[in-house]
Amino acid sequence: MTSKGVSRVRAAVINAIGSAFEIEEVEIAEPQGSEVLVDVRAVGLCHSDLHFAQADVGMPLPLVLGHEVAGVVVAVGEDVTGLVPGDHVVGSLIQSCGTCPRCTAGAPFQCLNPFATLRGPDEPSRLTRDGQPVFGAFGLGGFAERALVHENQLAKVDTAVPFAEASILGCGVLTGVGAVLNGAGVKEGDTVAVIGLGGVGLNVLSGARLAGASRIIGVDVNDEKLALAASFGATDTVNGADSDAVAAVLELTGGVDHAFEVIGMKQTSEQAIAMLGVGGTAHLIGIHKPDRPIEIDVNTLLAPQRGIRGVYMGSSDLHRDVPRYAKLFLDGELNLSDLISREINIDQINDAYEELKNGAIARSVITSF
Ligand code: PAD
Ligand code: ZN
Ligand code: ZN
Repeated sequence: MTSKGVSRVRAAVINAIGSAFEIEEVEIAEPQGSEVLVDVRAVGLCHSDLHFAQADVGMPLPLVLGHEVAGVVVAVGEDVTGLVPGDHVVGSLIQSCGTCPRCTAGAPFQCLNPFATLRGPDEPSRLTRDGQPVFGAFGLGGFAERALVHENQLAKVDTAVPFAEASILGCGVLTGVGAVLNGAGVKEGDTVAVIGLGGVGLNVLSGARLAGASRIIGVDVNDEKLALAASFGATDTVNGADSDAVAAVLELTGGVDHAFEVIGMKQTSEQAIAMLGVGGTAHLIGIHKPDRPIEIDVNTLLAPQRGIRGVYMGSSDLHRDVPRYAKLFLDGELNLSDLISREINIDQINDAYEELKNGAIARSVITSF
């Protein structure tokens, strides 16, 4: 690996949808224009990457996933204005052009021209293998020693935040805390239920605590996750495998103001709607397998005035929210360290994803290659 010119880096490559990650060498180009070359020091194993590795959502192959990235800037393109070599950065899959009406109105998560952060179809690929294009998912391609990323997808982060904790800021924290503080508008005293306490759901608990929710109920089927919940702000826990989660939440609260589904299952999405009180809203975060619609009896929404909404990346503004959450962490107000179940080498990625599927761990983070 060299720091100038094309580098060869180790990466976890998906060669066929449904197959395992294969650790291979790929070539990564020099930064041009608004691109930044990042030395990846930590990349988290978010469940979304497993969805995209296993379900065909139209991403070109071969594919390098990985979108929870923290690292150090090694080189910048000639148009980069906000970052210099040596900066510590957090990457996000929120692709924003910076100039469309949504971006200029402060909603980069609704950018109308998200592909502006990628190279055009006629330009050479950022990643190649034996000269052939390799697709870096969402303009990040974080499961690699280095990543070449548009500066709009990177936020500078305080060097006091360790890389593993910083990596989780890029998706789990932006999505989970942001869903509560930016998206849902949870008010002081509101009641909240969170179904699914993985790397994202635990952050929804944190968001609810920061918002001043009066009752925060964590629901999972894994006792280890339920044991973690209190350190993220849960006031009550429910094991959905042992009991009827809806009945338990209704008994505790009479129906919650906000229910967050953070798994991506039909059954739990329907539970989130069924456990709402009058005027309550279900916030659906989990990504569902394709073609698995949920069923709603609309009449159950009308008189109780219940709402349902989809949440994407916590309605986050990366450049506002990453420094904000980093400061909360450094001030001892946001628990990031308990999210990191273990730090692994990239060679362990398949085993670590197997463990994530079993629900036993919050986050594995790759910190060596
Ligand atoms: P994870 O695998 O770390 O967590 C899932 C949790 O759900 C685990 O703790 C499981 O034990 C628990 N669980 C499984 N089945 C049940 C059940 N029946 N009842 C209660 N709990 C159960 O995943 P994650 O936290 O990395 O991601 C969660 C989802 O959020 C996943 O679908 C991911 O793709 C999605 C996501 N969405 C966005 C977005 O912007 N919408 C962003 C990031 C992640
Ligand atoms: Zn993610
Ligand atoms: Zn835009």
